[in-house]
Amino acid sequence: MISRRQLIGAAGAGAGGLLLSGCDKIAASPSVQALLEFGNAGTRLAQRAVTDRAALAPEYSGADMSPVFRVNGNATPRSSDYARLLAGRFADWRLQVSGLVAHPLSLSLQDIGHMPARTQITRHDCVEGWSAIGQWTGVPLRLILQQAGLSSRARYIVFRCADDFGGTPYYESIDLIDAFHPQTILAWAMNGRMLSVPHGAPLRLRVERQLGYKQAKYVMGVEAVESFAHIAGGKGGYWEDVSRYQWYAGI
Ligand SMILES: Nc1nc2c(c(=O)[nH]1)N[C@H]1C(S)=C(S)[C@@H](COP(=O)(O)O)O[C@H]1N2
Ligand SMILES: [Mo]
Repeated sequence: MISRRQLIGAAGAGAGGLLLSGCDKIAASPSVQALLEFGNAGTRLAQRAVTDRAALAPEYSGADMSPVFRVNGNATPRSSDYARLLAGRFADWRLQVSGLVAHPLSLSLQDIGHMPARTQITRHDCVEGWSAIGQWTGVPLRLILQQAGLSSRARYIVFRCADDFGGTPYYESIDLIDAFHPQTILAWAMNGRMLSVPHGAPLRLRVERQLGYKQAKYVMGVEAVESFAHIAGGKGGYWEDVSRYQWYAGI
C-alpha cells in the first residue's frame, strides 16, 4: 500500500505544480482559489490532501446539468482498429485488465454492463479554464479490480487509450486511493445515453477528484503496476510527459 510519506510527497508535488504553472485561467476556478488560499503552508496543504483524499466530489441535480458539455482533446481516435470496432458497434471491443492481477480479464461491453453501475452528476474542470456539469453512469473501478484480484504489489492503475497525438498514445494513471474511491467509475453512458465517440466511447474514466486531463477517454486497457517510471515518458500520463501538467491533479 501507499505510505503516508509517499502520499505527502505526491500531494505536495501536485500542489506545487499548480502554483508554479502560472496558468491564470485555472487560478480563477473557485476550488483552485480555495487551494491557493492555503498560501505557502505546504505542510497544511499536504495534510489537507492526506485527510481529504477519501472525500466525495460534490454531486449535482439534473437541473444543474450543462446544456452543452464541451468536447476536448481528441474527438475520435484515428486508428483503423478503433474504426473497425466502431463500425461493429463495439461488439468485438474488449477491455483488457492486466498487469499485477491474479486473473487477467477480457471484458465485453455487455460484461461491463451487467456489473453493478453507479450514476453521478459531477462537475468536470479542465485545466484550460472551462467546466461542465454532466451525468455519468458506469462500473465502479474497484469492482473490476476486485474481480481481477489486484496483487498487493500493485500501487498504480494505468489506463491505455485508443487515441494518440502525433503517434504518441494517450494514457493516464491514478493511485489506489483514487482507484478505490466510490466515485471512480469506468463510464459507458453520459447524460442518460450511451457514451458518444467525442466523449470517449465505448468506455472512459471518471475520477471525480481530479482535473479533466485525468479523465481518460477511449479506454482499451486497465493495467495494475508497481511503478509507471518505465511507461512512455515516465510521468504517468500523456500530458504529464509532454507538458508541465502534474501527475496528481487534485481539485
Ligand atoms: N483518450 C483521451 N482522453 C482524454 C483526452 C484526450 O485527448 N484523449 N483529453 C482530456 C482532457 S484535457 C479533457 S478536459 C477531457 C475532455 O473530455 P470531454 O471531451 O468528454 O469533454 O478528456 C481528457 N481525456
Ligand atoms: Mo482538459
